[in-house]
Amino acid sequence: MKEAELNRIRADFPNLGCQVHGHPLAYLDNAATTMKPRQVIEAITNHYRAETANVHRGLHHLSVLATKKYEGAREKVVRFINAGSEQEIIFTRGTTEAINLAASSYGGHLLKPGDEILVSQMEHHSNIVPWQLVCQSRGLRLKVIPMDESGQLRLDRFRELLTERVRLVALVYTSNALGTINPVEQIIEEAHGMGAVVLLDAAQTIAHLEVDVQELDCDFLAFSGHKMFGPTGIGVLYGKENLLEQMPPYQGGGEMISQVTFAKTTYNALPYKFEAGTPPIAQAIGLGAAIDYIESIGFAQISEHEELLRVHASAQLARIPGLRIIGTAARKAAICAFSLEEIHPHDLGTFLDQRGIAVRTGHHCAQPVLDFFGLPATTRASFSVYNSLQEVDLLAAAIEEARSFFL
Ligand code: 7TS
Repeated sequence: MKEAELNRIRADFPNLGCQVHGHPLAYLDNAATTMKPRQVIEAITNHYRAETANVHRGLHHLSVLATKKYEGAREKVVRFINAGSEQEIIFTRGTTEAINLAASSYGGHLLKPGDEILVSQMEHHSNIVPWQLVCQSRGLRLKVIPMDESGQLRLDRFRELLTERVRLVALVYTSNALGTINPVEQIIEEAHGMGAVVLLDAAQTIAHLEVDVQELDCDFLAFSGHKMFGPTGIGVLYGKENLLEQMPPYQGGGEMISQVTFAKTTYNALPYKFEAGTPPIAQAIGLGAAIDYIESIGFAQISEHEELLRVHASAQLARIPGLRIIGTAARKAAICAFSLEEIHPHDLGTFLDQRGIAVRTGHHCAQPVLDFFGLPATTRASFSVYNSLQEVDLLAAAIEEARSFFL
C-alpha cells in the first residue's frame, strides 16, 4: 500500500492519533478489538442524536426509519458473507453469544445422548465452554482435534476422530493465540461426508479475509462486530435456513413470538425467532457502517498489506536472540505471539506500554494452546490494515531494549 493511502486510512481512525505515556500510540492489539473509523462513530452517534427509536414496534416516522436502518444492516451482512437470505442472519451480542446460541439450541435439542462434538485444541474458550455445557446437560461427548508444534491441526487425527458418531464440528477459522488459518474448506467437506454439520468461529477472520458462506458451505458461522471496526455489543450467527428452522428459540421475550397466550405461545419467523427483546439497534447500524468501510478499502488491499506486516514482523522478531515465535503454521494471519526467554509477558507488556506500544499478554482465552506449549502466557502483537511497517520496527526495537533491561 502506498504511504499516502495508508495515511488516508489512518486518518479515518481518530483514536490512532492519541498519545500514550508521552509516545504516539502504536496499536498492535487488533485481535482483541479494532479501532473504529469516524464513519462508524458517526453512524452510531447519528442514530442517537437524530434517529432514536425502537424497531419493529412503532408506526411513527423515527421507528420506521430505525427499522429500515436496522434491517438494512442485516442486508449488508447478507451481502458481505454471501448468505442465502436475511432469514439466515441473527444478530447477537458477539461471537460468544452466537456460539452459545448454536450450542444451546442446536446442540441442546437436535443432538442425542451419545452423539459427539469435535472441537480443536486451538479454540478460544468461547468455542469450548458452551459445548462442554451442552455435553454435560445432554449426555454428549466432546472430542478434541490435536495440533502439532507449528500450531497446525493434525488432519490425520481429525480423520481418525471423525466417525459417524460425530454430529457437529466446531472449529476456529483463524486462531487468535497462534494466527493459524485452518484448512476449513477441506474440514467442512470431510465433515459433511460423514453427515456432520460445521460451525466456524470466524471472529479473527471476518475483517481480514473474504468469507463466502455459500462457497465454504459451512452450516453456521459466528463473528463479532468489534473486531471488524464496528462497535461492541453486536455480532452475528449465520445459520443455514433449514437448520435454523428446526431449532427452538434460545431466549424468550418480546419480538420472538407470533402469538402468546397462557395456554400456548407460537414463535416468530426467522430471524426474529432468535432475537428476543429490543435488539442492539445502534450497534447493528454501526456494524453496517463497518461493512461499508471494509468494502471501501477492499479485501485485496487489506490482505496484501497485512501479509506485508506479517512477513516483516516475523522476520524482525525472529532476529531477536531468545525470542520464540509461538505459531509457525504455513498459512497464518498477521498475529505474532511469542515468548522471550525468562521475561514474563506481563513485564514485557508493561515495558512496551510505557513506550506507547499496545500488545496483549496472557493466555488469550485459549488456555489449552498455552498448556500445549508449556507456557503460562505469551506476548501477542496483532495487526490491522492501518498498521505500518514503522510500527513493526518500533516493536522490534522496544523488545530488544526490554531484553537488555530485564536480562
Ligand atoms: N473466538 C475467537 C477466535 C476470538 O479471538 C475471540 C475473542 C472470541 C471468539 C470471542 O469474541 P467476543 O467478541 O464474543 O468476545 N478474542 C479475543 C482476543 O484474542 N483478545 O481479546 C479477545
